[in-house]
Amino acid sequence: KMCIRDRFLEFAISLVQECGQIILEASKERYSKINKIYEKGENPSDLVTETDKIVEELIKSKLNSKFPDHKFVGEETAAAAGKHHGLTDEPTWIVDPIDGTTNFIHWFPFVAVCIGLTINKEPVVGAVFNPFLNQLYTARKGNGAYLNLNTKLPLSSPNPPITLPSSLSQCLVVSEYGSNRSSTTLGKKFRSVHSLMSKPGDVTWGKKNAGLVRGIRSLGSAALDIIQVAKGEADIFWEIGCWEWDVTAALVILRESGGIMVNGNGPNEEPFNILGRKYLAVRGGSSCAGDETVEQSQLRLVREFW
Ligand code: LIP
Repeated sequence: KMCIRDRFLEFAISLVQECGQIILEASKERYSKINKIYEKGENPSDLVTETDKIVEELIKSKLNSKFPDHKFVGEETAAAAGKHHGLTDEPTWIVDPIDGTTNFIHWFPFVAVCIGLTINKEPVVGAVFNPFLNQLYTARKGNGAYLNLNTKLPLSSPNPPITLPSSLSQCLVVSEYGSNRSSTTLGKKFRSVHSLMSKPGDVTWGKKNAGLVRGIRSLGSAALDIIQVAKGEADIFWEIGCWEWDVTAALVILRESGGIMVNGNGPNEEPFNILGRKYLAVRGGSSCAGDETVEQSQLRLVREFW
């Protein structure tokens, strides 16, 4: 039996697919009018193209005619208004027309159109489409997460071939540099990255100068980073500074894959807040490392660490 949330997801899927085609077409016309590049506000590393705006307007108007009572939060709408909405309990579509705008400009093929829906402030539907790789990720709360509508997430062995990590030293982390290039912000991020890559002389962490984690990757799209964790191809995602439109759709997919997201805030945690701009996610799994599950130990170790 089809429930109303299936219809929401179905509509989100049709929108991300339609917009994916627009994004692909536009990417062929590099640097022409459709891809005129703007620097947002005072930050020249935060880019927006004509295509971001066209796609967001299209999604907004189609959602509005289909679901006139629903609210809308979009990256470019918020930027144009110079302010952000708080979330209400109303059904609210949270949209990033192009997550990975810099990638889109450079044809670095990690680009995603993201449509998420919250009801009672809870993310319940997510559709993320990467038109460059033709990969569609979808989930509805309680119904599992899928790649291209039929492959369940997380992917299972032999793809990816590795099993769940049992310690941080077996974890592949995805994180982003972000668009805030102030030396204070970057200083904090790089200190964390430095300590993750090198934890010298501490017997707890094994060999001297071994990395605390196995490696750190950065795809340039927070949504697709989170998807890597949902797929099981990365173990931990951490970013401070991205926004709710970068994470909402991917968060539904992550949770439906068994993954967990918390505030990426360090030891003094507040309850998870999707508007909090600090996100830490770990891959799901049931096996235990000692008394705790793998997720619990990942969360504990990473929280202690930041
Ligand atoms: C980008 C994020 C990326 C983050 C950048 C930027 P955009 O989103 O996905 O992870 O580090 O600061 O916010 O602007 O391409 O939609």
